[in-house]
Amino acid sequence: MTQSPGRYRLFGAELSPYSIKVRSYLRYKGLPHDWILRDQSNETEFRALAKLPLVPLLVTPDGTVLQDSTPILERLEQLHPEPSIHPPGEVAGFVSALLEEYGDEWGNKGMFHYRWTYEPDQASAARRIAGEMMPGIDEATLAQAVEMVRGRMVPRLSFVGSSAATRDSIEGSFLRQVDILEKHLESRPYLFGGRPAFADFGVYAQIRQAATDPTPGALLRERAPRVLAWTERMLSPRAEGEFESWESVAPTLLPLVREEVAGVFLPWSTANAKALLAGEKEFSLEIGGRPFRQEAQKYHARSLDVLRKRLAAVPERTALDRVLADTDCLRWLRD
Ligand SMILES: N[C@@H](CCC(=O)N[C@@H](CS)C(=O)NCC(=O)O)C(=O)O
Repeated sequence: MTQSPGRYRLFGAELSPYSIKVRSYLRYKGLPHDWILRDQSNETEFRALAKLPLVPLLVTPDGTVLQDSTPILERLEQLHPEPSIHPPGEVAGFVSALLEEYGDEWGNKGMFHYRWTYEPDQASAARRIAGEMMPGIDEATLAQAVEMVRGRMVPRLSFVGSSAATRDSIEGSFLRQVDILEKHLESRPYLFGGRPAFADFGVYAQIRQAATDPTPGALLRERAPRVLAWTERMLSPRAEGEFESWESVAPTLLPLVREEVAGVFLPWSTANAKALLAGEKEFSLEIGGRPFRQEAQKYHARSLDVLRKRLAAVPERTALDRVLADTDCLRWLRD
């Protein structure tokens, strides 16, 4: 397929959190784009373009191919800085980036765990994925494809550390995140006020996927109507006002930074990075008093490093360091 002049082409999937994250960004910025569902019909083209067989994959109007949602957003933000997704001030700007990373790296666990652990969730997601990959196929072939998808995805639970032993930690974290956000979103449409920030894109994408699955979807409908409405708003976000001041968002946003980012995500990510340095294949730590064990993964270590470099590059850090120390994040980000 040839590229229309001036248009982006985004290869993605409806059930891919990172794909809908990039699509929301393109929509927010009003960047003309084609959303191309990755299916059988574009397999050859996709393979020729992709360095890694992963969506999202973005082709820019000049033909540059980009993969990996966080660098994609950062690159696009350089090219199209207005309206900025970075709330002003070094504290809000860094906390927003920290939460974006938390959503991508840790928030993914809850989504993936619910989707591929429980039978109704497996069946629902596998059917939607197979139907999207092979549009128009007959019922018998679809049924086979559903089993193929399920058979491919369920064993991947171990890559995200999901098992019977870690179920309570992962589900507890998902519910804590949602409850904190429910309170925070009581009086604002987006995490940092009247318009979406970097954090919104990362955090919403995972919860949005969970909202479409039977088990976490029911939990969200029951206990977090505002979170649910926010995930819907984030599908096509609009600036409804200015960013709020840091002082105004902090009281209800800091619990997320303290309890989830410092309480769970950073200890886990640091343990992963340490295991890789030591050449270990697996790592374990205690989360909420329970053992959490998983395979060490290079990707997470690289993104922790990027986060530390982002912090090191902040020119005036007095107020930011105070917030990071008060929330117990700083010691993990210094290592
Ligand atoms: N860090 C990457 C993650 C991309 C990723 O994991 N994509 C998944 C879908 S959400 C994928 O394409 N998986 C390929 C497969 O399942 O075969 C990003 O942010 O874009």
